[in-house]
Amino acid sequence: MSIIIYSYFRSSCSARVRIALHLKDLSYETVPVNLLKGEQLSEEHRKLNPSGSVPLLVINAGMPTEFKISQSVAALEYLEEAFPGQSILPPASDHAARATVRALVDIVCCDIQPVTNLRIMNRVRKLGGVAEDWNRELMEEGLRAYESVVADVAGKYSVGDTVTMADCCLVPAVWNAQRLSLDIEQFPTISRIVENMQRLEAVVNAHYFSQPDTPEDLRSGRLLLS
Ligand SMILES: N[C@@H](CCC(=O)N[C@@H](CS)C(=O)NCC(=O)O)C(=O)O
Repeated sequence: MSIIIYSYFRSSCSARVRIALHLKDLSYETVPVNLLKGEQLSEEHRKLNPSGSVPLLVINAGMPTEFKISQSVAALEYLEEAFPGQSILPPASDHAARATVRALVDIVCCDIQPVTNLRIMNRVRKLGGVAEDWNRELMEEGLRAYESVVADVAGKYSVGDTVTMADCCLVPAVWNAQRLSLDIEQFPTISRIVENMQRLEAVVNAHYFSQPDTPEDLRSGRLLLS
C-alpha cells in the first residue's frame, strides 16, 4: 500500500493531514503543489481534485483499488478508520467527547479556514479590502470560540489528555494566526495545547518549514524537538 499527499508546505489543511499521518506512523510521499503559482487551479490538478485545492490524499492499495480523498477532514476520518495505530478520536463509546472533538474540528475547518483561504484573500483584495486584516479578525473570532470550548474540556490537549483530530486542525490554524501577528497568548488554553503539541515528533515533522517544498531560506525556522 502507498499513500501520496498532494500538499503545499504552508497549507494548514495539508498540515492537518500530515500531522495525522505522522501520529499514525504512516510513511507517505509528498507531491508539492505550489499555491502561490496557482498550480492547484491547473487542469491537471483539477482532474485529480475538482475543488482545486490541497491536500489530496491518494491511497493505492494495489490496482485497481487506488482512490482519492479530496477533503482534509474526510482524510482524517479515513486515516482514523483505516489505520488503528494511535487513535485521533476518543473511544466510540464516548459520544459526547467525539462530538466535542468534531465541533472543534468544525470551528477550524468550517468557520476559520474557508473564509481566510487564499482564494478568499484574493477576492477581498479585488474588492479593495485588506486581506490580512480580514483574516486576522476572522481567525481571532474563531479561535475565541475554540478557546471557550476547550477552557472546559482540555487537559494536555483540546479534549482531555489524548491528541485528537481537533489538535491536528488547531495547530496549523495557530501557525497561520501567528504569521499575521495575532496575539495567541490571549487564549491561554490554546497556547498551552499548542505548546504541548509542538513537543510531539509528529508535529515537528509536519511543520511548514520541514517539508520537501519548503524554500531553503525558511528551513532554519523549522520546529525542533525540545
Ligand atoms: N475544505 C478543503 C479546503 C482545502 C483548501 O482550501 N486548501 C487550501 C490550502 S489550506 C488551498 O488549496 N487553497 C488554494 C486556493 O484557495 O486557491 C479541505 O479541508 O481539504
